[in-house]
Amino acid sequence: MLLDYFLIFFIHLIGNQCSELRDHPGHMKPFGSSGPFLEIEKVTDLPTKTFFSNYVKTKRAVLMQNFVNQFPAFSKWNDQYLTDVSSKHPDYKVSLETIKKESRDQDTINLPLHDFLFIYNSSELYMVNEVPPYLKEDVVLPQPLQCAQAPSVLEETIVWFSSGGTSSVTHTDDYENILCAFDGIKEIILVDYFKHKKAADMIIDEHKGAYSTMDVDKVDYEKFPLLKDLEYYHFNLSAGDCLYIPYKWVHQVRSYGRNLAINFWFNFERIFGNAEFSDECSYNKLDLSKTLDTFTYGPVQNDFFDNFKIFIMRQVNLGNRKIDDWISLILGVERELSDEKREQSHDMLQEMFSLMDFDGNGVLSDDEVIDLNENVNFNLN
Ligand SMILES: *[C@@H]1O[C@H](CO)[C@@H](O)[C@H](O)[C@H]1NC(C)=O
Ligand SMILES: *[C@@H]1O[C@H](CO)[C@@H](O)[C@H](O)[C@H]1NC(C)=O
Ligand SMILES: [Ca+2]
Repeated sequence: MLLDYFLIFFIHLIGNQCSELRDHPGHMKPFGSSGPFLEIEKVTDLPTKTFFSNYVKTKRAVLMQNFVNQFPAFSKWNDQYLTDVSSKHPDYKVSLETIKKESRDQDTINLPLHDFLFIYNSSELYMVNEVPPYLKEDVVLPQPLQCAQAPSVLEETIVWFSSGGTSSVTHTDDYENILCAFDGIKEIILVDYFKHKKAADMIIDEHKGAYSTMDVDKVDYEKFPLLKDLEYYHFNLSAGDCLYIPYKWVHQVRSYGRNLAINFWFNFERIFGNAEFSDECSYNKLDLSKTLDTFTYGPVQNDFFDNFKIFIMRQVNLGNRKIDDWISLILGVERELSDEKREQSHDMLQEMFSLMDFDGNGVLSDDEVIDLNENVNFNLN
């Protein structure tokens, strides 16, 4: 009797939840379109030290207005100029996505940039490629990445170029990201991962590629019930502006009009423990001579364990200071590992934790993390 009562009560609850989800104003609408919305913070000047201490360390997104309109790329990169320079480098091919609504299964093709330019207005082609070497002199390092050791964090600089009408999947990045618009509009939907961890982890259901299988034009609240808990930043990034997207923040991007953007992926862990910037970095201004061709950068060609160390450093930065936190985190990436690697990674976790937990009290203090480079041979550079 009592059991019946509970069953009915339970079924009632579930039934209610389903119809509530079906009635949600966002159900079967584009991702994020129904809100609730939050206001994105905006700045017009962002020296290196302020950027790292106020935004990167605290994982806060920020819109940087008019940060790239002085770059040569901003004024020079029309189709004529790009055709002229790329014609001199016919052997360098760029990678092109073949459909504008992103599918991670789609084919990509490679063509010289001048061939792409000839057809991009009348095709689905979407260039997603590192800044070609012959164009690096037109691209400056963004102001927040210019001072002292900051440039050494840079991993990759990618050009996103289409005639507009693209839409990405809902996803997270493996790195910190500064996304800058040079032509056209990028419409951004952004969710604070750290505020909505549970919902975000459910929505990003393809762990390997860190993206969601949801249809971004028609999101199904019954399939992803925790969508109802999300809050969104929804705004347009205009030509000249940059956006800092913290590592792990969930985002979805659409584009309008001839669309040229460059994003700067960087890895804060590369300077972690060495991130005490001099005072000069509290007021550094944009230095237009710091173009991408004037220094070398690139993803660290690490072996498995170096990447693993970086992964762990990141977790520590995010406040996971106990061995149990580490174990539960590693469960997320373990799917991708072979049995052997999984076992090695557990041993490695334990060993690294013991090394870092200098006083052996089971918790990593700030001092232990900061002293890391001195206490143990754990230098990531
Ligand atoms: C962004 O710009 C596009 C194209 O002009 C427009 O359709 C859209 O409503 C804008 N979105 C926001 C959030 O302002
Ligand atoms: C493509 O269209 C844009 C306007 O959206 C125009 O500026 C550009 O010249 C066109 N390019 C070609 C090669 O037709
Ligand atoms: Ca300790």
